[in-house]
Amino acid sequence: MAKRALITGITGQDGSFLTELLLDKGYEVYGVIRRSSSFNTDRIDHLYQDPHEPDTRLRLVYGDLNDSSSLNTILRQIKPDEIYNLGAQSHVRVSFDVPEYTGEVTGLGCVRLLEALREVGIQPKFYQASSSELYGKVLEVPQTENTPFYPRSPYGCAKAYAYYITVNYRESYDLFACNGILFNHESERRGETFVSRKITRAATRIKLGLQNKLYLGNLDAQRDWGYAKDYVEAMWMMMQAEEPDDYVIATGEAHSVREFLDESFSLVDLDWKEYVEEDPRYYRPAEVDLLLGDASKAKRVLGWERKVSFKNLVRIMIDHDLKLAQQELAMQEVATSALASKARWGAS
Ligand code: NAP
Ligand code: F7E
Repeated sequence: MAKRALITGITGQDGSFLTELLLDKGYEVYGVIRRSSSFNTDRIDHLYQDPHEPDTRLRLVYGDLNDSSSLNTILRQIKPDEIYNLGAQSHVRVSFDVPEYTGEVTGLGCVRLLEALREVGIQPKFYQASSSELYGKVLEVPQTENTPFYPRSPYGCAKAYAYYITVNYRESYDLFACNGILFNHESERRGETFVSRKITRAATRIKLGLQNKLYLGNLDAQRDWGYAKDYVEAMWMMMQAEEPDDYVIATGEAHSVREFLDESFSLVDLDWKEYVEEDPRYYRPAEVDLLLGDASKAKRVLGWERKVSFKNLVRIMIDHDLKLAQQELAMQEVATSALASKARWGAS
């Protein structure tokens, strides 16, 4: 019988790549989605292309990490073998604006899910999407599973709670529960308000004349950026290991926002210094200056290694966003010529 996986955050970047991976491996995948006034499933729509013949191994259910009763009902009905808790208010800057809400979803959401499985009386494997933001104002370089935490944002603090409660449930209830401490990972599906995608969207739109300027915050911050597709594979590998444990997943290379700009704009033959302006609106009340991970435990125990380099990551994102910008331009041209012919007919 096919294994059943439940994913919270299925509509997000990682949720969509993980769904593809698990369907490829023969799983039945259940995804928790939130009711929204506009469509929010565009990252997984390709898995549902023919509405008359959707992949019946992928099913979406309404629920919310802030609503225990929905989580209880979902677990009772589905009884998954593996749960991947990827749902979160995941934007660090925004977490300073909505700290309490971020604590609810990103922190307490995890314990709601863990309690729901105890109440329903099932023992699925459990993956918690932990983050390098736990290290914040880093106490050691590079960061390993043994580096102490020093979170620097409401998001980081919420993730610290979720990390520890996952460890606590593993130790208290003999649950197969893992924390993947993932460093930044990006892709062509990354949300457009994260710095990597903001840059690749802007570089390609500026190239085609669709945008003039790019406003950014701190250009000196350094991050360990990997490719999201590689990282969801690590999540699955942790869940197949003999013993549940916590793992750092990272590339072992740090690059600054400036280097991300250099790499992106040079791929479209532009000099970013002509277009980028620093805007204090994007500064954070407390910044994380440098993140650099050491994933040797994941390599040794799981055999995990990243496949996509920094340069290739940026290239994948630029190639994708260039096509997107070309489509945008074509649509603008169609709209302009429709308006022009309307004006001609109107004048006669
Ligand atoms: P993302 O694109 O922002 O996706 C977040 C997902 O969480 C979306 O599907 C969102 O649904 C869902 N969500 C938000 N609030 C929810 C709620 N109240 N109940 C249920 N679902 C809710 O994030 P991502 O980049 O894929 O990251 C996946 C997870 O890994 C997150 O927990 C993130 O914090 C963590 N993480 C990410 C990185 C990274 O670099 N990407 C690194 C370390 C850890 P809607 O579509 O409806 O908004
Ligand atoms: O910022 C700087 C910003 O928002 C990266 C999330 O997935 O990874 C992500 O969090 C750096 C920061 O990612 C802009 O100040 C400059 O130093 O892309 P970001 P993040 O904060 O590292 C971790 C691992 C997660 O867990 C999170 O969920 O870039 N920066 N100018 C900017 N950042 C943004 N967003 N926008 C700017 O204009």
